[in-house]
Amino acid sequence: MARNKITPKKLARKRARRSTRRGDDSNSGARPGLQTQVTGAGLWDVTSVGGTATVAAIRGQTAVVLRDAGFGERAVNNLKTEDYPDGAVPGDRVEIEINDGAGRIVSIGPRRSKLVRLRAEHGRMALAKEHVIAANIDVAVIVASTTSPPFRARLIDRYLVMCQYGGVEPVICVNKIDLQQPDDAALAIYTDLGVTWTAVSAETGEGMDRLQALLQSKTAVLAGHSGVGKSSIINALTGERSLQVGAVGTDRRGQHTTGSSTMVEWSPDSLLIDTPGIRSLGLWDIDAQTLGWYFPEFADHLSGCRYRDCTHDREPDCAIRVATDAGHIARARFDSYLRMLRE
Ligand SMILES: Nc1nc2c(ncn2[C@@H]2O[C@H](COP(=O)(O)OP(=O)(O)O)[C@@H](O)[C@H]2O)c(=O)[nH]1
Ligand SMILES: [Mg+2]
Ligand SMILES: [Zn+2]
Repeated sequence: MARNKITPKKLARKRARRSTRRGDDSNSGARPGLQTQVTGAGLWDVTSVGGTATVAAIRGQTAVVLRDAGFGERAVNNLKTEDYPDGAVPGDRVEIEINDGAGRIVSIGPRRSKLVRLRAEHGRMALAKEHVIAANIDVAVIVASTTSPPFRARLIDRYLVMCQYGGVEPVICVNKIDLQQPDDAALAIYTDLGVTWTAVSAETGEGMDRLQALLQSKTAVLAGHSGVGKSSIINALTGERSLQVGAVGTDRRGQHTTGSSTMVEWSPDSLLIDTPGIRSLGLWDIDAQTLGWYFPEFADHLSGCRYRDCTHDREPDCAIRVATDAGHIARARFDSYLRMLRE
């Protein structure tokens, strides 16, 4: 079991230390380990009936929630409903109720944005369901690395479709510039699309101030292939070695916890959600006729296709292919589109 694994208890202790440092906690003299035994600013009052909170992490049937207007944190029972069959996810705004010290989520608020991936049902992709990774996020940081693992623009394009789909603003972050220079030509395509990109090294700290400025006062989710440095970036931003680096998460029984995300608060209104173990990124519920809608640069040309349900593949008189041949749409983006279409 890794030493750096983040647990609800560690999170609570960390927060207690932090609020103590800021000097805004009435328990500033209390030992961190004792903080659950006293009531005061930022702590949960077990006699209260409940209130609103934000989900920070999911551990099995339990949701770790952060109470509003404070750094109090506790585990409560998750809630599954028809609208939310997987229950609350990190970033969800929830109503909680506490009875005799035991908490549970009683309702999940509407999601203004979400990042989703595909999850096969009974091993069959044809029955795949939407799996929400995080909700109510302002920014999705699409993390790629210059090398190890190699830079893959096609994966970035897939995440960009998910951002379009979920209503999340994307920021591309190319990590490991201490090992290799970023591919400026590949990245220029995203500049043309109006997508912000930034190059960093979580290792040396280069470029981290710009990334920090982009994420300040926002709820951001970090997504990307495993090994690109998501946890390292979060640790560099928060200045604490709080997340497991270089390994997939494991639960108490040593099983891989793929798909479980964890929220870290690095300033009172700045939240980061780490997403471990996302290996495949399927395109849930996007059919051949609508996939093109999630490529913003196609929009101006779509009306020019002869067929209204044109998939821009082999149909005659396709305006998207004409625009690509003319250089108005980047060839690499059109290739990404075709690859997703033909899955
Ligand atoms: N050279 C270099 N290595 C890095 C950098 N960022 C992360 N790494 C290493 O890449 C590996 C994967 O990092 P990790 O943060 O666990 O990636 P994650 O799977 O995306 O969370 C670890 O061995 C890190 O030490 C960087 O900027 N430069
Ligand atoms: Mg990680
Ligand atoms: Zn077409």
